[in-house]
Amino acid sequence: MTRMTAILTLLAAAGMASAADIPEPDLCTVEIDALAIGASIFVVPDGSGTPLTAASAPGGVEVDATITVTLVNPAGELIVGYPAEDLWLETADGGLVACPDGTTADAPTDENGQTVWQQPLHAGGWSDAESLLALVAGVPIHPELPLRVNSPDVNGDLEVNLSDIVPLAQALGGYAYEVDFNHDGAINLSDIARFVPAIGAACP
Ligand SMILES: [Ca+2]
Ligand SMILES: [Ca+2]
Repeated sequence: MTRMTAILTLLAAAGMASAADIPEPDLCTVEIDALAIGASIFVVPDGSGTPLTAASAPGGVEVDATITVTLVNPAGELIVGYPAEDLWLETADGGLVACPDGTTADAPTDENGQTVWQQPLHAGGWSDAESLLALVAGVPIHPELPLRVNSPDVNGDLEVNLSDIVPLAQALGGYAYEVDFNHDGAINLSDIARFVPAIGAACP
């Protein structure tokens, strides 16, 4: 039993939570489709980025990178109705910067103990470490997901403005993953076309 589970079990004993509803992170699972391995998710602080269902595989081809988690309690039983606010995404290197509740799951867990991330995230920053983490109550569910994230908010201050244009301008004709917004392996007009509509975007 993990320390956190032990604490939650004590809370449950005190009537503050139901033991049946406490996830055991080591038993929970997280997965993506094999086709989505290495895909890039384009995020904007105001949520105008692409949904995970329309992520970009290496080469720029659209791919469904839906993330699915299944929550189970220490007894191995499915947890139904677990709140979406306690399920969120981070990157292991901290490169993904989220707005408040900007990377939470789309819905509470369903009758199969499952929920997904499909809607666009509200976030900025970038990470090409392919180490996206789904967390339950702040504890990572393994394994890390081989997904990358980039954003017109290149510097991760959760506003898209002139300061974010600099790295894009510098990479034109060369390459930098953080500004390859369509993940096609080149920095050109197609990336500028994704940047321009996001100028001025901030968290909701
Ligand atoms: Ca910025
Ligand atoms: Ca590109």
